[in-house]
Amino acid sequence: MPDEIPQTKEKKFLKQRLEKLPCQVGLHSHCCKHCLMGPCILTNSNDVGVCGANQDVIASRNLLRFTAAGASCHTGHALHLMEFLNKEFPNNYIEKKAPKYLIKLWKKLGLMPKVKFEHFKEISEALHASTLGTNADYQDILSKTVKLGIIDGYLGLYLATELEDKAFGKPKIRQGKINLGVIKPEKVNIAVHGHEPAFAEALAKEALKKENKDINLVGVCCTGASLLARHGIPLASNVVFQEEVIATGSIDSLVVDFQCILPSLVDLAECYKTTIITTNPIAKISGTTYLPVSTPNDAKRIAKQIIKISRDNFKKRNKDIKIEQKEVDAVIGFNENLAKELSIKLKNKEIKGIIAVIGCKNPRVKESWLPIFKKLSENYIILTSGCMAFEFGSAGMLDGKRIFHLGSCVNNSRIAEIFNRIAKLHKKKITDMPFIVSAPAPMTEKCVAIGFFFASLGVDVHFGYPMMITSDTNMEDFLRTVLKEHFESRIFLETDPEKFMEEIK
Ligand code: SF4
Ligand code: MSK
Repeated sequence: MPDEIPQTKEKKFLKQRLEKLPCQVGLHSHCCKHCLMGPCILTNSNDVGVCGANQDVIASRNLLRFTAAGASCHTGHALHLMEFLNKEFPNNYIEKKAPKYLIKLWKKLGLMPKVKFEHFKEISEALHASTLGTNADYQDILSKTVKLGIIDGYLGLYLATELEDKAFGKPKIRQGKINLGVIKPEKVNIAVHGHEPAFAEALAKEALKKENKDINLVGVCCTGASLLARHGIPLASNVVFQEEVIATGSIDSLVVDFQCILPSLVDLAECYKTTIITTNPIAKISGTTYLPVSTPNDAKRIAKQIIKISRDNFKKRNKDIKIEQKEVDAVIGFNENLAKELSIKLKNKEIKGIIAVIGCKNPRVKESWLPIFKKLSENYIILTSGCMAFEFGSAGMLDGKRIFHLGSCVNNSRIAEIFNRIAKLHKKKITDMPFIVSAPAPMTEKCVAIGFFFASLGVDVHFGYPMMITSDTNMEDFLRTVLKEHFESRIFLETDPEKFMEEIK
């Protein structure tokens, strides 16, 4: 047991910290601190900020910044991989990947992103447009948000997935193990956590050598989902249970890259004698060991170093620990080649359609969504990724028959590509196919950016938690109706699982 479990007011576990309710004004995105005349809090529908901005302008600007941050994560992920792998940025990438009819539409609407690093300018322009006294047309602001969705999808998700597949291999279908039970107290446990698997790949290569049989490498979040999909490395947790991973008292080192790493881990690690190692200059965390990795040679050297640190920690820790949660079997490793099989099922009317259940697991969402998706899987195929895929996995639902694991968050490009290929096989537009995306428990900016990407492809996108839009606002109306006009898609909020099921049944 640890010397002292962090139970002081500030250092409770995530579950307890959630007892503090979210700010209701913030939940509706009706507050602004984009200048020092504010912060402005607009509680009534006809309130305006000191500068005169109304609720729609403020909420749309917040959404634009939120999406820009999400797009910067995924494009930054791809850029980091390019630098690590010493690759050139590809020319005309969106033109090569996106359906021709969509490129034509995006050009007509002025939404075709500039590529080859100018797309980072689009992200910075989103910050510019949303400053005090710049853009005050909420519909125009929202169309810029759609553009960021396109950037996120192609120059983030697609590009990162392609680079990873080329460097580390495409996932193959196999049996995997999921849940905290994959941590083995009697072994030297190293956990990898974050999103960008370049270093985790090098660590996996080292850990799987026969002289390292004492090492048990496990994954957390999307770096974990990525190793699970490519190599069958067990996945211990998604974003929500990351503290529990350390609190098993059996993790000797936790190695992180970037994104979704809770700062709370540092205090816990101190209590449980776990070494946290940060590896990327963009995600330094005070109180941890920083071992920067920027080349494959660094990765090889530091992987060996981490194994040594972990073995030293193992000697000092208690091995007589019981982990209650059992490991759960899951069929994993699907990729975009699934398109043909699913297309046949659709043609033969064996299924009504495809539901992509993607994104985070926001612990604020109390509703139970898995039973609804289980019911829907009787008539629909479910494709899943990221933290929601872990939820299906730990419930024993990843059967590889009706529910398919497609990998990490950036691997949502595989889902988009499956939609694209099936539509092509059916000689239809994506929007004319029975596809829907659901993010029942969105949490991060990245999840919202992914939602806008799918909407730009013509797919309806459901959110199960107010991602800055709440019912009965002009924003909500825009996302439901104006997207429909141009993209034949909508982004909609539904927090009630039963009503969602009724809506798509
Ligand atoms: Fe208030 Fe306008 Fe400044 Fe925002 S930009 S803080 S609404 S005055
Ligand atoms: S880890 S982005 S909470 S899915 Fe990709 Fe999970 Fe969302 Fe982070």
